[in-house]
Amino acid sequence: MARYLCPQCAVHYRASQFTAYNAQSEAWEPPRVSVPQRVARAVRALLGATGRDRDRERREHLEMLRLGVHHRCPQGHRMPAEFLRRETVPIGLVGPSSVSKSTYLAVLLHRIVGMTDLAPMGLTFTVEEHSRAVYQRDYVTPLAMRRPPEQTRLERTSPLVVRMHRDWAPEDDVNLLFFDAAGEGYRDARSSADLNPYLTVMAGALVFCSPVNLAFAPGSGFALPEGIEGATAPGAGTVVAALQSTRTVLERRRDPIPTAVVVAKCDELAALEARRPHPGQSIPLDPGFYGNEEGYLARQSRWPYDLLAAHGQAILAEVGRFSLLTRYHAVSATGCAVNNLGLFERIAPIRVHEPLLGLLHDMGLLEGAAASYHRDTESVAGQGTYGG
Ligand SMILES: Nc1nc2c(ncn2[C@@H]2O[C@H](COP(=O)(O)OP(=O)(O)OP(=O)(O)O)[C@@H](O)[C@H]2O)c(=O)[nH]1
Ligand SMILES: [Mg+2]
Ligand SMILES: [Zn+2]
Repeated sequence: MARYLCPQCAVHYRASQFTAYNAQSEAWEPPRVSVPQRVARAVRALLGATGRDRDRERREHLEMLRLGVHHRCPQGHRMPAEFLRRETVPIGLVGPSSVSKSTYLAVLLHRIVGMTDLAPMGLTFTVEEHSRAVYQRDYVTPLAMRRPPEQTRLERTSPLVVRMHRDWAPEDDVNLLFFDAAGEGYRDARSSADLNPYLTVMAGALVFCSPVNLAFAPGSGFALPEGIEGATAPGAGTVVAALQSTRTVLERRRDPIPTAVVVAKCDELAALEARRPHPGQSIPLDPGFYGNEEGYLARQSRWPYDLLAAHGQAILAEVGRFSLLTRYHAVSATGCAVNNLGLFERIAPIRVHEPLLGLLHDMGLLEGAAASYHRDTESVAGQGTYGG
């Protein structure tokens, strides 16, 4: 049975648990449907909706908009328009402070919403009305000024809802609810549970770490970014702690949560590592990877995984406890660190789409995409490297 998320309580409810009101806040009931009509509709629904059914649904929907009909959850929260018509998929950005979760989300959304990077794959995105103010204030404005977003504060962490349209399933748009948690909130299990309710309903997780969380022995070919001494670097501990406290919150969940481990700020590694392929060398954005596990692993995931296996074993071990459905990505939101004025000189993202596409695939949201991918093979392949 379909269940719908109230973004304010972060709880899924059955459709029947919501109450509908009109613009005057009077209880509202849909127009009565006679028994034979209802039977006919049910039969047609079983056989697959026809064009006529879709037209009727659209007409009914427009009428509801005209009357200002909205739904409230059992706790009385007003549901954003469309939330009862569309699946909502919460995606958590998990990780300690300063691993570039917010910068990543800002850049990713800029690329897929504003620049429609994934349109050749049949994916287009729009920021939902209720999220626009937060999107503008916390993500768009800082980037436009080439500043990183402000440190995410516990009390200000709010979800950002982005509508995803898939060309191959035009009637089944999905709400992606990004929950960009404050790294601070992972200090202990209690604050995570209190402050990150969305984590409990996560359908997918982006788990972040950055080079300062890795340990590079002398002679390993890597070193920590300039200016950061081994002794002052936070090490793996903060990432492990964030994963552990998230796990406590998720205690009752049995299903593996699709997880993309994001080794962020990989621009910092590029400068340090000459022998391996430059992380900035993007593999062409070939959607075929997402249906081809082996090719995917061989060409996209191997080196971020190897990097963690060699220099972040504690993180890898904790990720193993966190989820059995995991991908590994090295990305850089901006392609560079801030200069001494605190500004990014230019913003050249590296492989920021991959973790999202990986998650979408693992959540089953790219199923049925093959046909449109095929049709657009030319333009997708032609896109070649992106970002870096
Ligand atoms: N080298 C490098 N530095 C980055 C990049 N993105 C962000 N930074 C730096 O990392 C700092 C932290 O980034 P945020 O996005 O605020 O990190 P966060 O994970 O959201 O941190 P909290 O909000 O505290 O949880 C920024 O102030 C930037 O200076 C990147 O792609 N490369
Ligand atoms: Mg943040
Ligand atoms: Zn609610």
